[in-house]
Amino acid sequence: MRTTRIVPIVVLLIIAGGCGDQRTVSTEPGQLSPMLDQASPANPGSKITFFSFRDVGFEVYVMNSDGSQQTRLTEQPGFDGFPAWSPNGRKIAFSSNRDGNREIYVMNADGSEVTRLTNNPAFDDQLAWSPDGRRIAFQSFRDGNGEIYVINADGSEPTRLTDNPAADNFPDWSPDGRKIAFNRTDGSGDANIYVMNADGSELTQLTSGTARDRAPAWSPDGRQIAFHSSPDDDFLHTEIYVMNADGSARTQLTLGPLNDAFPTWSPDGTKIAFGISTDGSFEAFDTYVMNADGSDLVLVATKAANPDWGRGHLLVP
Ligand SMILES: [Ca+2]
Ligand SMILES: [Ca+2]
Ligand SMILES: [Ca+2]
Ligand SMILES: [Ca+2]
Repeated sequence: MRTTRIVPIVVLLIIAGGCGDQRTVSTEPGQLSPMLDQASPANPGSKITFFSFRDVGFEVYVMNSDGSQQTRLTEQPGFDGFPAWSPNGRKIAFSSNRDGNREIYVMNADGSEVTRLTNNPAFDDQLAWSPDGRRIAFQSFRDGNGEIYVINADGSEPTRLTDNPAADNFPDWSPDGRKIAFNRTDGSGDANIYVMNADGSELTQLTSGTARDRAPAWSPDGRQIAFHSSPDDDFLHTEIYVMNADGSARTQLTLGPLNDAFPTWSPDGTKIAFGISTDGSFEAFDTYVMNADGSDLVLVATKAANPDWGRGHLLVP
């Protein structure tokens, strides 16, 4: 069905809503070093990367997790978005159409040394690093509908992990590296969270029902998966949920008429950052942070979509 191909893109554009300007940015003492390359215990590297239309087009940015020191990393006319930290915090992968169609790229965390990893006329997007930093999972339409692929971090050995007429997208690797969660959208527009082994075997459906469950994000301890869903089957109203990694104990964390989407966990698992879009476009997403139980919601950055919270400080450089 035609909608199979269209839905994942449409969903990205449709997530809508509105939010009051309750900016309560907290500024903590001891700002982080801008030398992101030096990920180490001494440099917490608690950074969030995101993309925004605020300046010259869709570009990739980085900021401290409190919203301070927002810095643009890309600058070119085309789309640059969906950034994701490498596990050690030294690189950021992202997608861009700078070479004519959407491809996966990687750059240093300061924006230097941009390298293209894919080269295919199809739409390649929505990426996630393996915890060992050796591979990147992403969504590609190169076989006609959304599938999850994986490449080595240098772009070699593209391998298809899913093969289904539905649209598979938004992969996220489990912290132990053994599994990949993603969402599958069928021809009716329904979406559910699935998990499979990192080689594509042993596919398991974690959610069901008419609510459209998307964008899974594993907690750092691997026990839970956050995601966004439309509880009333309405694209224009999504909320943040969390469930156990086996699909049990589904819990709604946010409540309201707005569009809360694309969660990412803090490195210590105590907080979740996500976006709220005010008019249905990625241009309108603001990034908020809340406690992992849904309490203490704080706006940290306006015009900041699809946050990804780096975990590089957890690793020895
Ligand atoms: Ca751009
Ligand atoms: Ca491509
Ligand atoms: Ca598919
Ligand atoms: Ca569903």
